[in-house]
Amino acid sequence: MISEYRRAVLTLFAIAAMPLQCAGKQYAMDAVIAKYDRNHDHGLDLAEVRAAASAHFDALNRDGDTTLETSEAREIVGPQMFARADTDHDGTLSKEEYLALVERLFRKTDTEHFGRLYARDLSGKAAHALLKLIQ
Ligand SMILES: [Ca+2]
Ligand SMILES: [Ca+2]
Repeated sequence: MISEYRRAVLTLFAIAAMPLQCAGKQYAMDAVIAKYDRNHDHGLDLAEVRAAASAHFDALNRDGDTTLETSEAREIVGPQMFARADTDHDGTLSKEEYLALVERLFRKTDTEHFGRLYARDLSGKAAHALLKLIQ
């Protein structure tokens, strides 16, 4: 008889052995959804995405001031996106500017206009950019 533990381990091995291109990506996106899906509806609404983004902003803001300098944002936004998001042109991203960018990318990613992102939505350029801003 197989114990629950062994069954869990075997399941994990089975998942790990799935071809990356078919199951791995979907699985990874399911995990992203699950991580931030506070009301457990298997999708991420704007409030959940903003909460995740806000926490990520704080983590990136290593010097603890109120903005992200280019050095702090380098790994998550390119210079063009940074410049477009910096709407007051002070050379840094405030949290408001950051969340406005997040919202813009959320709307772009939400192609079905459900107001909610599902794992299947999390591919493509806007989704890729958005994911970098929240985790
Ligand atoms: Ca900063
Ligand atoms: Ca700014």
